Amino acid sequence: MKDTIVGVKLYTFLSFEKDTTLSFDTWHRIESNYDYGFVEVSSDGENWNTVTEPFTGSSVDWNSKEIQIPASTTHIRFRYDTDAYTNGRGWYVTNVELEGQQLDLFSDEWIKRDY
Ligand SMILES: [Ca+2]
Repeated sequence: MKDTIVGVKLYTFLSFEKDTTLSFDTWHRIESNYDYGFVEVSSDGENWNTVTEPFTGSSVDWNSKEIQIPASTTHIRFRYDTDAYTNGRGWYVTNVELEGQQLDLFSDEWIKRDY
């Protein structure tokens, strides 16, 4: 199994009645095709689905992203998956908004496992 660090998680909202747009600014410089940033959603906090192509390699610049979040979603998280070897500067995410409403990100923990 791959060594993994599970990163920033965002547990923010209640259910909403229709698909909703998540927007955020992102920048990353991480090991290409070994380290990844994922945006994931859940409707129970246990089972997660990826809602965008994983981020890997270098973004070069900051980019703005918009992602459709399904109506049943109760949790969103940004998960950085890396290993014990080559690491870049990392993954940065800011200005996270849901339908234009700024969200407070909190990181409840960094979970380090499989070392
Ligand atoms: Ca790596």
